[in-house]
Amino acid sequence: MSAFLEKNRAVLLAYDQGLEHGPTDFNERNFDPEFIMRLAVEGKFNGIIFQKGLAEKYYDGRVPLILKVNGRTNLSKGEPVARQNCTVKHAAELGAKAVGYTIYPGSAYENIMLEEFGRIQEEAHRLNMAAIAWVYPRGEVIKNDLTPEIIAYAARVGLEAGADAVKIKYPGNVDAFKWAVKCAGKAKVFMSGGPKTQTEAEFLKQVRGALDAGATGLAVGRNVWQSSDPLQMARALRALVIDDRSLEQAVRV
Ligand code: FBP
Repeated sequence: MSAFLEKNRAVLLAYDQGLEHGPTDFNERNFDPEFIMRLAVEGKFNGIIFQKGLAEKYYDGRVPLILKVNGRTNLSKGEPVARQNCTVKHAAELGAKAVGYTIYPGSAYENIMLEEFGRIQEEAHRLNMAAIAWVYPRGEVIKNDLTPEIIAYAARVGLEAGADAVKIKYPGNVDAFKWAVKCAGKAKVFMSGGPKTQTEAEFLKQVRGALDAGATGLAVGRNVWQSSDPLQMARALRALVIDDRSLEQAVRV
């Protein structure tokens, strides 16, 4: 993960929502991958997350790349599964320093994703790349994916599956996230952004909480590029994550 770390922390910019959610997340400005690429550079993000289609056409090498090698649309219904759609070799050719892969523990298809991630992780390590697992418990049996137990389980799944870093959701309080970070062991923990919060202060408070719980950083999309001032949001996030500032200081940068 060293390619992404600054003072042992990282703010990663996620932009695979066009596949995961569709253009409903976008406006006249952030629909454009070139806008996002510029934002990643100007906002001094430590990494950018693209699917292969965007990386092939828009990635310009100025920010370390995490290539997402699986994904799904939200048009399909039933038990969630996201299969590999890009080889690790192609990710390396595109300049990626890490691959990203989503596992949905609890899904009837979890075994497929665990098996696939295991193979991808081994290939990534052979090519000197990190393997980052997005671990989102989901499916018919998961009634609430934000309980402390479920979030801690997600963190542990990442560690057990061999992830160098695991991306999990914030369960709403510092203590619950602390336990999840402990359960992740030597796998670094990144907080997932989630839908845009009502106020930016609310989001920054979650980020501060995740860091206080021991997170390495965050991988965030909508709360940055849906902001009315994405660069200002990027500055506030860097103040919190990289410079370890307080909430009060971060809102004033
Ligand atoms: P956001 O910060 O926009 O939530 O992005 C994080 C992320 O993990 C993306 O990489 C991915 O597209 C999205 O969330 C998936 O969200 P979900 O599966 O919860 O709809």
